[in-house]
Amino acid sequence: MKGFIFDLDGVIVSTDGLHYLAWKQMADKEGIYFDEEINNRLRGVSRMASLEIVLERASRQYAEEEKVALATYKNDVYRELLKNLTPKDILPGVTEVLEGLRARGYKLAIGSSSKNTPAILKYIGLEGFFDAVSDGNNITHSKPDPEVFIKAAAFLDLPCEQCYVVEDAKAGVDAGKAGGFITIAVGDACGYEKSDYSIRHFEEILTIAK
Ligand code: B16
Ligand code: MG
Repeated sequence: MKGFIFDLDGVIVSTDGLHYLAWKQMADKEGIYFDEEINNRLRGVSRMASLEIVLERASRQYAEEEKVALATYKNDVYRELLKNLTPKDILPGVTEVLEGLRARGYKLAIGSSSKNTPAILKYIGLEGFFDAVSDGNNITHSKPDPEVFIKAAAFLDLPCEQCYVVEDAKAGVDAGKAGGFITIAVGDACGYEKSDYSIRHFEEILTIAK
């Protein structure tokens, strides 16, 4: 194995609380019911697909232009909230694992559905750290489609079978398996039976990678 591809939200940094606040603000504005359980279904899902899930509770149909306006509204709120992120928001064990893997010669990449990946990496001080970044800006199919990870492996110049994918979303684990990667499930996806490994503590990655 030569590479590691990390999902961003829920793996490197937890932005789901910020996604929640932004979707909630949009839903309240429209008088649509929204709660944390619905927010959990948005993990790893693209912005427009997330909007469709939020609109399941709407009392009327929305035209395509209205949907774009709602997604833009949510993203503007979300981007304002992202400005509060700092390197202290990097999740426990992540820095040690990234440094440990790099010392062992692994190539490291990000594989995220988020179009806000460059801004998030900048705020948490990891801009320029990864050998490759594949994100919502370079894909046409969202997870569980493997495109984002296949592109990450290509950016690293490695075959998919030689890369691990680390994910917190079941849709992300499905994407990893569909692409032929070895998957490691963390956080919300921990215990997901389709994953090759499940870990409770991020540092366990250093045991798996040897
Ligand atoms: P954006 P990940 C995903 O990031 C989030 O988990 C998901 O909730 C979000 O809708 C998606 O990015 C798109 O984000 O609106 O910023 O483009 O987990 O794939 O790193
Ligand atoms: Mg995630």
